[in-house]
Amino acid sequence: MKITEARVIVTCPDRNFVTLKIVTDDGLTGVGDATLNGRELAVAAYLTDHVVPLLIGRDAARIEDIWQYLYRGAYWRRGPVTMSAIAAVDTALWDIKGKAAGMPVYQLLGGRSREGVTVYGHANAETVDGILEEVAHYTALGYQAVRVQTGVPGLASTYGVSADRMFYEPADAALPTENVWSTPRYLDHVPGVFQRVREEFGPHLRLLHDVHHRLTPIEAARLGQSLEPYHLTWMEDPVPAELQEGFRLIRQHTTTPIAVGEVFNTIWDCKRLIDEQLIDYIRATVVHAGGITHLRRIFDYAAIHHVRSGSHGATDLSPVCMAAALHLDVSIPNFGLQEYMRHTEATDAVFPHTYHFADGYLHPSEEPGLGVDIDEELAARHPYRPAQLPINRLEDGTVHNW
Ligand code: KDG
Ligand code: MG
Repeated sequence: MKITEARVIVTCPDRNFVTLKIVTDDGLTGVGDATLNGRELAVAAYLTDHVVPLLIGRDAARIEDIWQYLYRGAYWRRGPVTMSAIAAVDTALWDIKGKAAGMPVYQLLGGRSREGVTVYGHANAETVDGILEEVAHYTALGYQAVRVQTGVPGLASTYGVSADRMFYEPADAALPTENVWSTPRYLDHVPGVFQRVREEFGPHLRLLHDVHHRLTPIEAARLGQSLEPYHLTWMEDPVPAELQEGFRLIRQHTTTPIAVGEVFNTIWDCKRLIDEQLIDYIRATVVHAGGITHLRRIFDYAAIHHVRSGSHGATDLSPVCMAAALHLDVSIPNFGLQEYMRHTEATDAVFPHTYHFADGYLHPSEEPGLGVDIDEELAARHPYRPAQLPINRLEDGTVHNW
């Protein structure tokens, strides 16, 4: 089962995606997602120039060995570009192994640990009334968990809220748009929104909120305390996570559970957070954290510290990443929740897949491999469009975290 070809495909069916397709001499193919929102071409070049030439002639069955070869072999370890490239290779090789075995990938990971993968949707609106409508929309679709993002009075735009609610896409311009942020306005407004949502929907709906890295530890502690009466499933990315020790302070002050990890690339980014049980959910993804092989290592490490998974599943991860995530989600013992932002019709058409949503759960494909592919002819009709993520400034003009 030798690798004969590896193609890097960049396409923009409503947003940019980078996909790696590996072909073997016995005619099997596998796909991996390599999308890094706003920095797509850096990963495409890394794959094309530095990884694909190393793959040709290698045994596609040796997933762990190829992972180690690419990780240790680069000498310059870690980082989102390197790890997304390694992830794409790893994911494609698991796809090939599943096809060779005639089994869905989750069977190779130990088989099912649950019947379905509980997902959360996004209720985004400027006003509280808008949010109540959006939450009702998701509960009507069968969702048991909803992330709530609200506009903040006095701020022109806020993370997570857009006109196109179902298909929110933050990378909205060739050069970054600029948002204005005020922590005091935000901290004053958010608890009242959750009070209204709880009053309206009762105690059982699982509610989540993404702070998107904007607070300091003591501000996050205040937010966590003020949200305690509304029993959130998690408060996400309360502070930037470069300083893992910073989470101790939040933890000392609040019982609101904490989820972190969408910008993490390796187990080293979350080791202390997990060791010291400073978080409750680890949100790393297949694509940005080194593929199925490395993400499973992170989840296994988390499992022995009572930390559950909560994988990132925004629309800037392609259906290839989602397909792979679901095989992990359904098999690991410590699954928590899976984010599920729906892709647009154009994206779904370029990435035909057989995972499906029913009654609040996503179900992984039962086909051999991952159960997802890329239609390369259709992909070619959607050429790359430069698009970057916004930046954030405080009201006095200081650059802040977006
Ligand atoms: O590209 C950035 C997005 O993936 C991110 O803003 C989405 O925070 C996010 C989430 O939780 O979905
Ligand atoms: Mg997030």
